[in-house]
Amino acid sequence: MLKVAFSSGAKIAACDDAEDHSGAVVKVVALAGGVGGAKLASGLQAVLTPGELTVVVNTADDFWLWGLRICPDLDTVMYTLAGIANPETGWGVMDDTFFALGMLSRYGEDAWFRVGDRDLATHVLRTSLLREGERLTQVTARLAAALGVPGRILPMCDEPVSTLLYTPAGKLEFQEYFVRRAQKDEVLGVELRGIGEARASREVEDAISAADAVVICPSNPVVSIGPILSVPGMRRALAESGAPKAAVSPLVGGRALKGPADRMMSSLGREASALGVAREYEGVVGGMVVDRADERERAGIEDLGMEVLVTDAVMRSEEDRARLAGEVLDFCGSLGA
Ligand code: FO1
Repeated sequence: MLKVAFSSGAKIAACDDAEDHSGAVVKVVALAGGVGGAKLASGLQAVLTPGELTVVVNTADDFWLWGLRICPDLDTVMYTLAGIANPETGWGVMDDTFFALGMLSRYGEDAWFRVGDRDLATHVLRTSLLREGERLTQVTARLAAALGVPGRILPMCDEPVSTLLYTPAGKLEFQEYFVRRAQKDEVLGVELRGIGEARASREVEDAISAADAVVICPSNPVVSIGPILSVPGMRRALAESGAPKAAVSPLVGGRALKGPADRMMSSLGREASALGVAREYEGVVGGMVVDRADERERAGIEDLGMEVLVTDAVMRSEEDRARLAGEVLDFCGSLGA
């Protein structure tokens, strides 16, 4: 497996033997949404040394349920990096039980959002700490540390932001669309409520300015990475960072591996392809990583002024995650800022 090490300036060098670079520190920032993003983040965690990885996570799909603040993407990344994510769904906690949800159903509540008993503890404590005045950044750091996550997980901002989707059935809250209505509605527009009042936190800005490489994980470009890039101050922080930046396409052969990214891009009038994803990140990244199935997209992406790495981008195993992460970091090392 590749071990990534810092060489000089804003360069990342890959070598086979970590010992050659003992003491060298590489600072990598990954931008991620839910399940797909968490997989690559865990690959990055596997090839980096503890403390070298910071994951900036989408919080625009956060919402309130039964008085609790639920942060699905933060929790998906946190559980994955802690090694306790449910391997079947990618979200929620492994081997969780649903007694609390069953009781809520018995009280007549509609249990459409499947919160497990262990997962519930996260929401209870998070909500309590937020009510005591802690910022989401601090709460997340505390939860992740308690679960033994070696890297840093940062919410994209501390202010509440909500994704609203315009559909033929009307304006829908994100989880209403995603979970309750099983993503069946056509998405005609996206609104990020509260984004104007949000700002990239000091921690996010510092992490990006200190980064040796920035990786956009294979998450939905519209509703996962889109909100992160829309946080005021985020694009400026990325543009001012001298780090090389690469994005991994979440579309393979024009299809999303998970979730509605392909349908959403089409219904919003964008091209559902690796090239379409590259267009979303024009001006942000210098390189795109696409699957072998998308080799034919190479020329179009290069025409946007980006370098292209074609590889096996589908992560079926832990080994795939680490291999892809190593390749993406090597690729970053070959890119200029
Ligand atoms: N996704 C579902 O499809 N159904 C669920 O019942 C569900 C519950 C859930 C509970 C906690 C959590 O952290 C995530 C959960 N998710 C569920 C996933 C989540 O809604 C989506 O993956 C993201 O919001 C999209 O990135």
